[in-house]
Amino acid sequence: MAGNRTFTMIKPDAVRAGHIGAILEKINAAGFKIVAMKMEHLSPEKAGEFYAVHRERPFYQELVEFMSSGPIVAAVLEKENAVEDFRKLIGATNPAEAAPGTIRALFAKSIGENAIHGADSDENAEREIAFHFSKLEQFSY
Ligand code: IDP
Ligand code: MG
Repeated sequence: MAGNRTFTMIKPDAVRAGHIGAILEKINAAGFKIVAMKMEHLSPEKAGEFYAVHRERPFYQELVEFMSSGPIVAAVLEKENAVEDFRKLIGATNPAEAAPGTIRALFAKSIGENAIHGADSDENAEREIAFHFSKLEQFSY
């Protein structure tokens, strides 16, 4: 059975552009419940660890610099089929290829500065949630 939780971050470009509220509105309107949330400024070390899976990719250094360039908003979202449905809501990595109406189509600037992160599997969602939030910071209501 597909899990009912996913992990997201509103990235520094979207925070700087003042899109936190509009993005959270889209997330709620799509039926996701926010069960944990915080603003954080990731150090380059923490951003690098979060994206360690991409360590060998040519864009890794750029990605780490961007993700530590300003505050992000991290959140845990709850919904049936959360991971897959959230990836649909955010759209393709490259905003030029993102479906109309998706968060990246609406708010992303480029393939690197693409407004939002969404976990890509149940396993990664749980790992990413544990990376950012203690059990006490995750709510049930
Ligand atoms: P995803 O965020 O859609 O899952 P991934 O391939 O996992 O995409 O890449 C992680 C992040 O790395 C992207 O969201 C984007 O910020 C950045 N990224 C991916 N591909 C490129 C690229 O070709 N150039 C610059 N940055 C990239
Ligand atoms: Mg990914």
